[in-house]
Amino acid sequence: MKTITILLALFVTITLFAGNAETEKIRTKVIPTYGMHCSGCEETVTAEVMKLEGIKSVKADHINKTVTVKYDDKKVTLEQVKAAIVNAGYKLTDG
Ligand SMILES: [Cu+2]
Repeated sequence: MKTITILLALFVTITLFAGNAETEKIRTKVIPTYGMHCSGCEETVTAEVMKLEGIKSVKADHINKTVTVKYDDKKVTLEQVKAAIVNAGYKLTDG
């Protein structure tokens, strides 16, 4: 009986985890970013944003002055991504 209870608890836990994985909400945002001048800058921004949890991909583009980020809305907010860009030494507004 004890074994069955443990197995049942395990089953419920696994089911809940699988459920959580399905409810992740992936968003893609293009964030205007100023101050990047070369591919080195792109790498700096990318590395900083990638440190955050829930980031699926980052594409920094110094020509178009954008950072395109794909992230899980349940784990990280757009504000956190923007803060990471600023933290890396770049700006969100032109000026
Ligand atoms: Cu640079």
